[in-house]
Amino acid sequence: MTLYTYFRSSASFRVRIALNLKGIDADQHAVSLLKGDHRKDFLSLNPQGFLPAYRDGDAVLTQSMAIIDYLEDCHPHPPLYPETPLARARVRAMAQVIACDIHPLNNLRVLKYLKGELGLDQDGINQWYRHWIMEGFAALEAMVADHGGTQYCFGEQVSVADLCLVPQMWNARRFETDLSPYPRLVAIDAHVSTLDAFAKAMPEVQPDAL
Ligand SMILES: N[C@@H](CCC(=O)N[C@@H](CS)C(=O)NCC(=O)O)C(=O)O
Repeated sequence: MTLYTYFRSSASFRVRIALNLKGIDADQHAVSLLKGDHRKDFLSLNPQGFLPAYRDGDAVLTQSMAIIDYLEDCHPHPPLYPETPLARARVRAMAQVIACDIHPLNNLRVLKYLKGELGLDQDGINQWYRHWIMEGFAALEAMVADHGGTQYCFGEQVSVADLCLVPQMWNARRFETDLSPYPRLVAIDAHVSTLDAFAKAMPEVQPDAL
């Protein structure tokens, strides 16, 4: 198995956490977003030119959430979703606030478009970036208040929602986002980041970290 990854890619970060939790020893193949390597040979693996991609034998999978669900299907223990359909839907909703509604707006290609085609300066880009995080986190904070614990986004077990939260918090800090309105998210991030599977997936400890 091979994970095509970049240390600062938060979608890759999600999959690294899942692999660690499941105890799957995949090789890491770094593809540099900084050097634009995702727009070169890598396109033959993922025509979207997005990281991560995951190779299992002859099969190459793309889209972090699809990869995580594949890992969950092939290696059900420990589970990344709770048991009941209702609880699973709640976890998916939390994960999708990040994976579908925050992260795509802050993707590298979007930021490049804002800078290149639309001529936004770095302050404007940073403001854009933080705006979408804060809007999404406000909703997620409320969802966690309804369904989360103090240690995890949902109930008392790690779930896909936590796998999405921690990388998004890392990005939020990188762009100096004010996290004080989200005390629950900050507490959950602090707790799960101490778990080995999360700590080993942090960008700064990846072999390709700059
Ligand atoms: N929905 C995709 C998003 C993947 C994605 O946006 N990856 C980023 C890195 S976190 C990327 O490769 N961006 C390249 C670009 O925007 O050009 C997933 O979850 O895998």
